[in-house]
Amino acid sequence: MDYFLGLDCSTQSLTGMLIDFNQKKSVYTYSINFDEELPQYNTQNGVFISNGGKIVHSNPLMWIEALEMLLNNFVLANLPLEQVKVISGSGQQHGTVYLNNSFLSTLKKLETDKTLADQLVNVFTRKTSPIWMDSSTNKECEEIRNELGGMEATVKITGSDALERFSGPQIRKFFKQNYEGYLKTSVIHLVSSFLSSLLLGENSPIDHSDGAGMTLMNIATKQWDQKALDATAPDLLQKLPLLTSSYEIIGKISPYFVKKYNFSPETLLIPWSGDNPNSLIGLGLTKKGKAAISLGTSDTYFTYLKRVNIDLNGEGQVFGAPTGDYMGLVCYKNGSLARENIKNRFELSWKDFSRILKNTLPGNYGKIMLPYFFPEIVPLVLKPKVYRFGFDEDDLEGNIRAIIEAQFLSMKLHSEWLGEEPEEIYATGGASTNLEIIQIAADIFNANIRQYEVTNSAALGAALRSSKSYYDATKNNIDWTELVNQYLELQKSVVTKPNMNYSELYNHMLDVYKKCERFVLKNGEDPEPYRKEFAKKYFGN
Ligand code: XUL
Repeated sequence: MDYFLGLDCSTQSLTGMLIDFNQKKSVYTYSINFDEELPQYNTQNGVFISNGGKIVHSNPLMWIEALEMLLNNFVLANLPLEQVKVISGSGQQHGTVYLNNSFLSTLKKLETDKTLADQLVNVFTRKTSPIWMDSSTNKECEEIRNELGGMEATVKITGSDALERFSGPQIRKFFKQNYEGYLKTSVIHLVSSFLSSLLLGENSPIDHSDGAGMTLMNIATKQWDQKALDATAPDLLQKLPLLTSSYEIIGKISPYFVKKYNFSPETLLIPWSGDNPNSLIGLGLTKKGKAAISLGTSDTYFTYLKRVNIDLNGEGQVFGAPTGDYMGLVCYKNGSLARENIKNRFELSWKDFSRILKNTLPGNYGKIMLPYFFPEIVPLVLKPKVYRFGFDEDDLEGNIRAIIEAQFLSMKLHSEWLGEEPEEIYATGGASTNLEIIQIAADIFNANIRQYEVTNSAALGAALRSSKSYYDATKNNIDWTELVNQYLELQKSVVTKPNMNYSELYNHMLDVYKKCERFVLKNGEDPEPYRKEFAKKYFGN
């Protein structure tokens, strides 16, 4: 059997998926929810939020405990771990883990009669890790961007502007606020490379995909960029792991996991990557012309790119793709937690929520929301505030339809720089199983939306990447598209078609939405006359 294991450490949970590539199916999937199964860490939705939503951290020790809980579950489920050929994983992107010089020596002498968490408790120089939801580094972004010669220059060098959630600004903030702590730090990992290091028993390299989300890697050469390092913190190069391709075999599994969980000592490892790059593979986006939306804690829209295609507005990002090419991405912080906020405010179940979406009209009588429940990434909003045009916060139906329409109108608007108008979009993530939400996405994008039955595309992507490296090493090189198609063509999926009757309405609404955004964020002209004209045209009110 060709078994491959994909792990996914996301914001709220850690998931493991074992696939059998011969049979082209996932054999077992299990998730550890951080809040529910590790309540001693006191996280809410997997994170700690402070400073009015600006500072968002998580606890790396919690991820370590979750990893062992997951592996114990695998053992109880009698999974054939000794037959797993290659393991890889996926991490929420951009989060940073700060470690002292005992990290490496501890990894090399792990004892199996103790837990990983007990043995690693003293290896951190920063107890908690800033993650992608953190937006407290506005000042540091500005400093780095200025050093690099402004926004355009920063985008050209690194593929993205210096952004609040990115690792470089997080590192700079730590260096400025806790110089002692910075000096004591011997290595700084991403969530992905940190967890990869545990399995490897050594400092794992960072892969080119996740490395691109740091404002530290040169997007063209895929090397650490000395100018960006200097703009961030002193002597940073010495504290960063090496960079490598996402498909490189980096070694064999550490003896700790062999002894304790019965993996074969021959189990190979490839680097972990970010959740979006993994999903790119898990959804089969290995060539041009396909796009995906991922509806999770963050909502993202991404496409495969053959070449670097940068967004000079600084809103979109370009990362490496695990294939060795590139991917373009737009990311929203107001994803599932914003949807939940509205659902909970009206004390509804998801079933009620869907029913209301089904029974309300596209265009929402011209009611438009700018849904910044949390600080937003795209467009940049540092102070959360929800703006409503043509309705108020007590309008139950209006609010429910408005938040979903706003999320996809914004996604359509801010992904224009990618220059793709895909005929089919792949949907993944928890909310992608909600057909009423997906119908609105299909209508707004005027595209078919395909969802696979397996919604954890990040864990699947990590497992598929593992299979690719294995077959490349042991058989003939197999083409990426051929490999993912072999697997994905056998998976069940459903397609939601757009209702053509609404394409003109949504194009018009997009224009009004844009005006609302410009009015609030850029002192643009009053959108009310346009909004009223829209409402009159389609609803006669
Ligand atoms: C992508 C991003 C988020 C996180 C969520 O740039 O910040 O999608 O990766 O896990």
